[in-house]
Amino acid sequence: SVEEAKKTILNRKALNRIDYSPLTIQRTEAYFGKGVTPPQAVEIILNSIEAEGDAALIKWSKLLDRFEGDSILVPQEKLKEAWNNLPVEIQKVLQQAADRIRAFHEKQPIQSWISEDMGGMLGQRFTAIERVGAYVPGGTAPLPSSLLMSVIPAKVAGVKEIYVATPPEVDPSILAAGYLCGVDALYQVGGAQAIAALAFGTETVQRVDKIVGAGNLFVTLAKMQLFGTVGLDGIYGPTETVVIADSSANPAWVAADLLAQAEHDVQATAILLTPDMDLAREVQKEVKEQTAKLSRADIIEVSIDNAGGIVLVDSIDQAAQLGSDFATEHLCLSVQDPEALMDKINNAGGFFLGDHSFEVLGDYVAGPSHVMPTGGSARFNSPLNVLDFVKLSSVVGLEDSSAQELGMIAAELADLEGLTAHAAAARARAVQK
Ligand code: HSO
Ligand code: ZN
Repeated sequence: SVEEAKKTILNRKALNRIDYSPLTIQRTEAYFGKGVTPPQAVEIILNSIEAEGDAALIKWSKLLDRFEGDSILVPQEKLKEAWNNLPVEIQKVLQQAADRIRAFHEKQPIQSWISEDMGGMLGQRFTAIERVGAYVPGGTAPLPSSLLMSVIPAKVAGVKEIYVATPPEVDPSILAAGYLCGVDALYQVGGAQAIAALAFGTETVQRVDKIVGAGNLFVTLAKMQLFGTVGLDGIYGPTETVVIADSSANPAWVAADLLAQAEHDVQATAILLTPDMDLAREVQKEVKEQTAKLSRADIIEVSIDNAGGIVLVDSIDQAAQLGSDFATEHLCLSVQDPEALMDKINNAGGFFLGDHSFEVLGDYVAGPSHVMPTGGSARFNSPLNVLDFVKLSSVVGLEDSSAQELGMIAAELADLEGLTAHAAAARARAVQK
């Protein structure tokens, strides 16, 4: 019901709330000792990697990820080999996706500016971050697309060195995507240990200035604990899609889009908001029929049961309001006038306008990065984009005459703050002539 949905949306716990499943707690205790919580375990991992570098990195990888090798650096030849071993058709689609992601991000205006009408040169200068680490999650499906979606915007921004970390065993498709994007190194390491290694650097792993990308609970906790130590993009939770549909929508397509999202993992959210009872019924029927034919039906059933659903709303406007309050990662508008509806909605990681802009296209080839804000963080965060890989510097280049004039103002303010050295520095300029 709408009331229930509203309650769920309003009760949505703190952003990207972290729930520890009994299994997580059990697993953490098994490795780290009775009573050790996941954040405490992450702190142990971070501290040991900061202190011991590679030795600790390998130790945790062996223990937590059953890593069997002795170096976590994957030789560049392996990336090339993985690419060469791909069927030509697969090479082609990866290349096509990469081209569109690049073309999209090249359109993003990133403009340094200098103005001369404020008493000299004043402005803001963009420079690329020098070294970036991109985390590519492991999990039940390898996501080479996530590598493209993180690395290409960084390349477009002009980042000189890009390093990728991804859990072992690395799927060849991820190695190949790394080759295609020309990453500087690919490390077969996951979890908190990967984030720690990129943040602190080890003998093998290059220390980076910023880490981007989504990951599991341990990756997320590590990012939270490293806030301030290294640049970070955002905190990502399970993926979400909200579809707002009216009677013009195609129920089979709506169902297919919901199921696509639901198959990611058991915590994925897929919700339909519609004022049309007939559509709701048909989508419900389609969901059942289509699920039965899908290879990940087991995951889909759990995620739909956990956080999925069809909500019958009073009107499309009410759906828009709920959708905006939910601040979902993906907001799909399968309605007659999607543009007009978008204008009424403030919060969403990405808008997908109309039946032909389905979310799966956004996952792979539309152009924008699919690394997007979840858990309500679309209220203040953006999808990964070129701005994530640059920083601004202020530029102040004043002329003598304005320095004199402004110096008097600065001196007075310094007096107000009782900072006499500041006042003296300002007055020294003013009496120069
Ligand atoms: N929908 C996911 C991204 C993805 N889907 C990658 C398929 N591969 C989160 O936005
Ligand atoms: Zn997806």
